[in-house]
Amino acid sequence: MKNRQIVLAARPEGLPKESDFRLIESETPEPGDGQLLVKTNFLSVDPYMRGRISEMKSYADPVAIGQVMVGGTVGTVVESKHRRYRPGDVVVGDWGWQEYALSDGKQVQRFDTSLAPISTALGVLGMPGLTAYFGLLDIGQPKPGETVFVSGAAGAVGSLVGQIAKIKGCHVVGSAGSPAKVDHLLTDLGFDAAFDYKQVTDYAAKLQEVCPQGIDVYFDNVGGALTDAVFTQINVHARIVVCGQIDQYNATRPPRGLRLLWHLIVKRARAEGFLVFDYVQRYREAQEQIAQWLGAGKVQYQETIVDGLENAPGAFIGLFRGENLGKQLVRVAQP
Ligand code: NAP
Ligand code: FER
Repeated sequence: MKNRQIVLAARPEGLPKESDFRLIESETPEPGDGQLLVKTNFLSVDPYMRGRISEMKSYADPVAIGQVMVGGTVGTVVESKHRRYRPGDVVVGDWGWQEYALSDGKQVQRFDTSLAPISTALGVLGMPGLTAYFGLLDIGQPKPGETVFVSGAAGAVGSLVGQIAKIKGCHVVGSAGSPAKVDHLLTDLGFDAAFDYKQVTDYAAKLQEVCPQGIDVYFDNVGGALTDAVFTQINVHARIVVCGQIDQYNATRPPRGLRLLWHLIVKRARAEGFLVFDYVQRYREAQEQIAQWLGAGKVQYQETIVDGLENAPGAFIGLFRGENLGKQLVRVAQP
């Protein structure tokens, strides 16, 4: 049986290109004692992968040229010589951009298929959902009546941040990159205000208009000029949750440094970065809460799904063009 895999072919410069990736065929491995063979149903493409394919070393070594692309996956056990798994079990892990993977059962979680469709294991009930939950509630600490502004609001993380902030009784404002996304935030997700950042030149004036009481919590997915403008609009004791800086992920020169920290002094405000992985001990608590909100109809989620392993590079590159509404996924094989 053949396996198909996508490997890194070249280190991208700037925005990644399709030719930075290559599809290869190999033999599907046979599970040995204590191993299971998993068939990938969905793989996740995420902004953080841009960092993993650059030279820079971070929490993990960079993906090597010729190595299978890393990333979150959900799939079905097809063969098992592991005592805890049976064929048909749905499991979540990090086996990357390939049709089949061997696992020793470590760093694999079973997915409870009674909760929601299995794709949600990579979205609202997975890493992005947990990021929204802990970033907003733990770092942002929103109080009823406060104004929460979230950038990248129509994406996987941002869309849940806004909805949780509404549940917490906040005035919720978001920015996103198209009129259709703005309409979705206002009509479907219950945002109080939203704007298309691609059609705004004076961000500070726009923020003043949509956040007339100032900004108490800024959930930053984007960085750049929009974030500069937020610094001028924060309230006393504001919390800036530094979640992502996608505006800079493809930069070929280092960005200009922070120069607006004066506002943190005047407003006795806090800007704090965080990584979702630090909350692993509390994932279950968050997943139970999000699943309960989903069941009660208090939050909804969107997914943008492309079919076929070969389309994973294009889906990944599309994140930087804003082609996704909600969570971007690649369906490798029907569940
Ligand atoms: P996402 O928002 O679903 O997808 C990325 C979105 O970013 C695109 O849809 C696009 O939407 C927007 N975008 C792309 N380039 C942009 C630019 N130059 N300026 C403004 N917006 C741009 O992705 P996600 O998975 O939910 O991640 C959102 C952010 O959270 C990312 O920055 C990611 O790195 C970060 N993150 C952090 C953690 C953590 O632990 N700290 C964990 C997960 C994710 P538009 O159409 O609106 O431009
Ligand atoms: C992300 C951005 C950055 C993310 C993780 C990181 C899981 C971590 C970077 C590092 O440790 O270098 O979106 O998502």
